[in-house]
Amino acid sequence: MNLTQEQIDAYKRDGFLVLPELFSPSEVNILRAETERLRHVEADGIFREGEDDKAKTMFRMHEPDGPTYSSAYRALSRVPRSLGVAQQVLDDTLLYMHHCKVNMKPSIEGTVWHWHQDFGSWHLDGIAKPTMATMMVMLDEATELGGCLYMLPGSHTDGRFTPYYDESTAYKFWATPAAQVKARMAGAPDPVAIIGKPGTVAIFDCNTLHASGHNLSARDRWQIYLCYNLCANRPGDIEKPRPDYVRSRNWAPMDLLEDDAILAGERLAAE
Ligand SMILES: O=C(O)CCC(=O)C(=O)O
Repeated sequence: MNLTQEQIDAYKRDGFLVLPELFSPSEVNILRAETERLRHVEADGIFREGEDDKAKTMFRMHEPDGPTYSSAYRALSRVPRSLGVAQQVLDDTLLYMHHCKVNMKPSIEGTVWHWHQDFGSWHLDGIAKPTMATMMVMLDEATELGGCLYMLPGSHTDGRFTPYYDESTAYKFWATPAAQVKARMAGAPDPVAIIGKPGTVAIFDCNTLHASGHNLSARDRWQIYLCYNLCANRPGDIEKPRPDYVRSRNWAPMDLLEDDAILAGERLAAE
């Protein structure tokens, strides 16, 4: 899949690009079924919250050597519509995946993700340069009521703000201080709600400020995040590295698969 020059320019200018319904309903159904299957597995890299004890965040579905593996997720991470698009926006063919996760923001209970840059924490993983991009794939319709993502256009151009460790939410992570977010917002275009039908994708720069709100709707909101980095920019050695499911040690370049790989895997399994 080839992005147009306008799409590449928009990505560079805004720090994100939305591609509506890039994955088909059949592909989304396969990924949803795999997500439902895997959320019952007991493994590191699966985080449960709330009274029902169901998985709310799950990592590393793309690597064959772990308990959360799914061939459909591996295919998702390597087809031209994902890996190929990441190669174009990052202008390099040699990419690996820093991590792959799915956030299942539950109806009514699923809470806010404060404004942050992904490179806020990834730099602390030992990664020197912000040559990284995340592709978010909607497995549900994303709505404002349901706690969709918001992106602050152009915010990637200022580089990385020093993050603080936010412990106010169940998942605890490196967020951007409110004063810097407010200063960055002043005079900038309004944040953009990343809404769309299932299968819609947003690819965004690792320094783009983004956040999401509470899920006030009656439906859970599932979204996959595929985080690509240049092989040439793999993390350096650090003390106490985070686990493999969130800071991959597989730095081999990823190969492109055929674009129908998600559906072909399902056909093969049915034979
Ligand atoms: O899933 C969400 O609502 C936000 C997730 C996010 O921003 C992240 O994982 O960096």
